[in-house]
Amino acid sequence: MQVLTPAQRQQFERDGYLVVEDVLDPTRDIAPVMAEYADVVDRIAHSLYEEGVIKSPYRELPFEERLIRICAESGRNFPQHFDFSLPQSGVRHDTPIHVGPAVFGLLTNQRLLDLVEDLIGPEIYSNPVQHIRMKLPKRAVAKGSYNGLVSTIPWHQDNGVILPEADESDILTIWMPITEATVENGCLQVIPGSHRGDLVPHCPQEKGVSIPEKLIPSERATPLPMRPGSALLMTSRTVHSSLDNVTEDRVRISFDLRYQPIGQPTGRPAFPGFVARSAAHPEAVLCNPAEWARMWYEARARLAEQENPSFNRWSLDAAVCA
Ligand SMILES: O=C(O)CCC(=O)C(=O)O
Ligand SMILES: [Fe+2]
Repeated sequence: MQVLTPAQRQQFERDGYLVVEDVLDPTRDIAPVMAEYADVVDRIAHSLYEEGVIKSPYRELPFEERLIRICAESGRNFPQHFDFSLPQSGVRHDTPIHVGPAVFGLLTNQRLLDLVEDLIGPEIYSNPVQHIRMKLPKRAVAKGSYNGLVSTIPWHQDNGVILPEADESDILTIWMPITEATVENGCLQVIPGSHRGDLVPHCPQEKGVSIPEKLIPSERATPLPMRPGSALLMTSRTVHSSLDNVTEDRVRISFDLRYQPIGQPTGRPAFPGFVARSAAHPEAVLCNPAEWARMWYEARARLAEQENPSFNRWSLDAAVCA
């Protein structure tokens, strides 16, 4: 199905990114997911309240306000409770993960897959490098530990944070805001045209693996404020980062999903992907959200029993990291 206009396709090829408006409908497609997250935050709030760490479960507060309140008051953050992937290290049997049916519904949303098909063809695999990020205002960020699911993300290429096995995979990143993404609350920014070169050297740093600032033509940095329902498409070589959330009372909530042609390496083989659409083998398409959840629980149990694999290929000793 053709979703993109020739001009949009050209823009994606030229710039390495494209914002497509109104791919998802906030009421039909996003509200069910937020309903699941409302239950997650409710459970966290009640458990903190029972522990005596917060004064009230703040049942009456709307989602963003409630999350900020319980994080600021407890001095803790809960990124992994909402996420539908596992951390890159330290996976335990009880590592939180939220693999609910509404999230699976979003991953397999047919309008989203029409868009993906337009760029990578009808054999579509859901790459397991996927996150929900709830970027908090500074006052709600727990002191002393950095987590990229709640904070700003430094410059990188998505190709740089997965294994070399996927360097030639045609991985498409789809980044979608769930709340309005603004310059103030930490929207994404890209370097247009940066996807045309090779993989740029990255350095393992406190805020994760990132490209040293001296290699970034920052005068070309283009912030991308976006509305909920819109989708930012990026290639795996597009250089991007995200801004700080400098608001007092807003959470920038976003999904980042990845899709690729079936059969190519994902770059994180310890995590489970699935066939999201296939014209050649429709019987291989995963339709059952419970089965998807089961695959993640199984991966968690397996990883909890062994030393976790490293997805990092970069060394701090490289000259460029000095
Ligand atoms: O959401 C963010 O702040 C960063 C997201 C990102 O790097 C990605 O989606 O690849
Ligand atoms: Fe990224």
